[in-house]
Amino acid sequence: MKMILRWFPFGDDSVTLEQIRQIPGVSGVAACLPEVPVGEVWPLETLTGLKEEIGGAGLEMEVIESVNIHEDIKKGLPSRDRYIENYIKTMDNLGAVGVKCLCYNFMPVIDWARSSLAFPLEDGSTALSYRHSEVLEMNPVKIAGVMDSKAVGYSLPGWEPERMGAMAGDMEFYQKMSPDEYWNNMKYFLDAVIPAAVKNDIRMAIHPDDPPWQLYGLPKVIGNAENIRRFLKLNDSPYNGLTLCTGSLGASLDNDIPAIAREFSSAGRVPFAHIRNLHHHSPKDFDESAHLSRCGDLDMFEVVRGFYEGGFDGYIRPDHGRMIWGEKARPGYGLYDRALGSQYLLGLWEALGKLLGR
Ligand SMILES: [Mn+2]
Repeated sequence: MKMILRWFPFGDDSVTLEQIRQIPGVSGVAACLPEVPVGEVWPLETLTGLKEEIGGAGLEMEVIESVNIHEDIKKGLPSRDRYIENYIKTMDNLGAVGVKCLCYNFMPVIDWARSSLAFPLEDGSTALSYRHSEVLEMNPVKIAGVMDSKAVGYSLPGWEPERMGAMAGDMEFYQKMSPDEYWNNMKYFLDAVIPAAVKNDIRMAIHPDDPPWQLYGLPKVIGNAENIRRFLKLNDSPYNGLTLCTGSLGASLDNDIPAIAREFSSAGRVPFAHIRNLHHHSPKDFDESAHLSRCGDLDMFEVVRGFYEGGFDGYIRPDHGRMIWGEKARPGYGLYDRALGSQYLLGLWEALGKLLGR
């Protein structure tokens, strides 16, 4: 297991590589190239430079989060073949700089949704929060405004401005698409890219839907164990895997997260884990809490034990954190609370190792 942190290059992050290097036990970052338009090839020279910058700070760049998928691929349009070709060229370039794991998602139009990016918690910290009725009241274009205006000057992954223009038309398009059609488009993509993953030794890791229930009539696909099983069967290669995000899946109280972590780690299909905790006010209303078990609804010891006993050998990152100690940073991605989370998770991992042995 390797503990990493998500990091945004080219000055688009308040957190520096030097700070991350000083968090005990953190060996690398999940990096990205947000300035490349979705559907275009990630240039090898830029990736080489980025790897040198990260390596120069004493950290590894073995995980990329995310290479976004062009909407034409999700829609199954004839133009998808060109975008898939570009995706494969990007994978070849990532392989050339030693990337081992590629996180992506296949969610239509909206990557993730919250009603607030700075909801005040009792202890004076703020966190991302979700209130179902508020999210339903906002149409996606309005929600885009919320996501954009509260991001304190940093880009929000998944809410890139270029995506917003086409949003209304895209929403319309998906209303007519059946879930099976959407699954077929996913299989088409997987069957095309998995051979490139095998060739480059890059484990593909799809991120679950966030939240894991339907919104605005859009097809939602990866939200529970049954859907994950169906997804992994679409292409049986061990390179077709999952980013097991405990916060996304854990938003649904029907999901048994320790059991999910154990089942899919045992199957060897979890190259990447996002671990965070949630505090529910009702089945569809929650705040993102501190990582500690007692702060939320997930039993983190049991969650981490599920990974450990399942033989998990991938990358873990403490997912979003709260904003604490007056920090000004991209919502969810401050330094302090994620650093605390990483130490807690490493502590659980060490204890499990000593108790259970490996
Ligand atoms: Mn996540």
